[in-house]
Parts: sequence; structure tokens; C-alpha cells
Amino acid sequence: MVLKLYVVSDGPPSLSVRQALALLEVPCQQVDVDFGAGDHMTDEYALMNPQKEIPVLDDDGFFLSESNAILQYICDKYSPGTPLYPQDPKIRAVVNHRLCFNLSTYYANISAYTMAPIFFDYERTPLGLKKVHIALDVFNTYLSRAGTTHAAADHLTIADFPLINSTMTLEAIDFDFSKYEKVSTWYEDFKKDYPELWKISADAMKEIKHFAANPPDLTHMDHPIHPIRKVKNRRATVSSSPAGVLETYLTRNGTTDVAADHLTIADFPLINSTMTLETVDFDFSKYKKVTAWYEGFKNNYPELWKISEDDMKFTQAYIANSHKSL
Ligand SMILES: N[C@@H](CCC(=O)N[C@@H](CS)C(=O)NCC(=O)O)C(=O)O
Repeated sequence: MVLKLYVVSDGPPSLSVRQALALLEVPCQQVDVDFGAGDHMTDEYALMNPQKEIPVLDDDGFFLSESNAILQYICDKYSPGTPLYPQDPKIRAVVNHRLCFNLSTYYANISAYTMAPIFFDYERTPLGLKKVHIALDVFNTYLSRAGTTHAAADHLTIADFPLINSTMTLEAIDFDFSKYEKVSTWYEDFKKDYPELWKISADAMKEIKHFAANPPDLTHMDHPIHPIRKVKNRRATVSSSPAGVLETYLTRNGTTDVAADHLTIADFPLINSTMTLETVDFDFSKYKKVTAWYEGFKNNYPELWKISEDDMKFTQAYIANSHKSL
């Protein structure tokens, strides 16, 4: 029976196994697990993997989870002697070391900072950032000390895949790690030297970038560990009725400005309140009088409007950045 691999399309551990299978040309049926739908948290899935994590390999009823164990098993069973998982005890030990280092430290620290806040209700904290730098610094040190072109040897091994995919999640959130020169060179070399393998990571990176910009709504999920982020609907929280009331006042008064046929101090706070609607792109054009008065203010008092406009631009930039860093 053909191998089956349960994967999540943007999950670094799944990507690493897919890369090994692709390189070794091991036929395998990929089964996409819908993470958002919680497919991996069902009792049925727990029969394959009680950790309820993705990936899982199904080799004719032999179920194996933990991507490192899957990588080792694929090489041993389907390509014994492959340089991807060297037989020499010392080289193999270094490969195993790098796999453990990734699982315990590198991926653990990095994914808590890159991935977890995209999908769940976690903040990116200074402590989290410190841990990312520690992970990068340690890996950089390993690469410098060993002086190898790849993570564990002077050729590609299964240790490269998980470390590449952890690093890829940093690129996905535009995290600049260029000061870790050895890591940077090794990462860029992988892209150049193994374009087919890199494509597997690159496609996932696009998905992660998309989710970083549009955090998924997982409010339906009852996760045993991760806190679920409440979805903020900025538009829905903006009440339209105050604009409707102002529309009524302007209609009833029949004045060009809010309190008279000329500018008064009453216009300033009302302009600035209305400006906050424009700040979040709230469409209030159906309030014709409000719109005419608001646009009239901009045209008639450009110097005064500039004070409001500067504040609006500042807030918009702030919203855009906080959204980006989710
Ligand atoms: N140690 C595992 C980690 C696997 C893992 O964390 N997978 C994520 C998807 S990328 C997962 O299944 N998370 C379960 C969850 O958050 O509910 C491995 O390397 O296989």
C-alpha cells in the first residue's frame, strides 16, 4: 500500500517531510488536514496520533508522528545508505543533534514568535524576541564552529529541512536575521542550490504571509491549549447613529456649518470625530449633509484640516503596523 502522509499546507514540520519524500522520490499520498476546521483534534485523528499534531505518516497501518522520527524512518526504510541520513556514527549524531536542536530550541523559540501570534491570541513580546535571537545566535555558532556548508555536514541532510522551514517563518514575517551571517548564507544557498525543494517552503511562506495579513477566524475552535483570538470587526463596532444625528441637525438648521453659517468652535470637535470615521474607512457618504459639511471644511480651511489630517495619517499608519505585526 502506498504511503500516506497527513499534512497541513503551511506547517513547517509537514514541509520538511514532504521535502525528504520529494528528494528521495518515495511515492506518497498526501492527505491535507484542515487545521482551521480542527480536523486534527478529533477522536479519529487521535487514534493515529494521540498528540493531535500534524504530520502523521501511515505506512500500511504503521502510524508514525513527530516529523524528525518520520524523516529518519523514511531514509532508513526507503533509501538505506542515503547521504541524507549518513551511516557514519559521528555524522549521523550531528544530524540527530541538529534535529533535536531544531525541535527543542530553534523551532520552539521561533514558531512561538512567528506562527503562534498569527493563529492564536498571543502577543509578540520582548522575551519572545530575545528567545528568537538566542536561537539564531546558537545556530549561527554551530554553523561557524562546524564550518560546514550545510546544517550538519558538507552536503544536504535531513537536518537542513526543519531548520530551513523554521527560518522560513522568520522571512514570512519580514524578520531581518541578516546579522546572523552563517545562517543567512546557508539559508540563501539552500534557495539557490535546491530550487525544487525551496519551492515547497516558498509556497507555504506565501500562505503564512497571507494569514499574517489576514488573521484567520478560529473562534469556532475549542483548542485545549491555545487561546483563541476574538475577531475584531472594526466596521461593525463603529456606530452609524451619531452621524445620523448630526445629519438631522444639519438638515434642520439648514446652516453651512454645524452651528451657524460660518465656522464656530463647534465645528472642530465634530470634524475630528468625523475624521476618526474616515480613519477606519467607514463609509458615511449616505449622510449627505455631513459629507458636504466635512468635505467643505477640508476645502475651505486647508490649514486647519491639515492638523486633523496629520493625526488621521498617524493613526492609519499605526493600525496598518499593528495589523502587520499580528
Ligand atoms: N513535534 C511535532 C510538532 C508538530 C506540530 O506542532 N504541528 C502543528 C502544525 S504545524 C500542529 O499540529 N499543531 C497542533 C495544534 O496547534 O493544534 C513535529 O515535529 O512533528
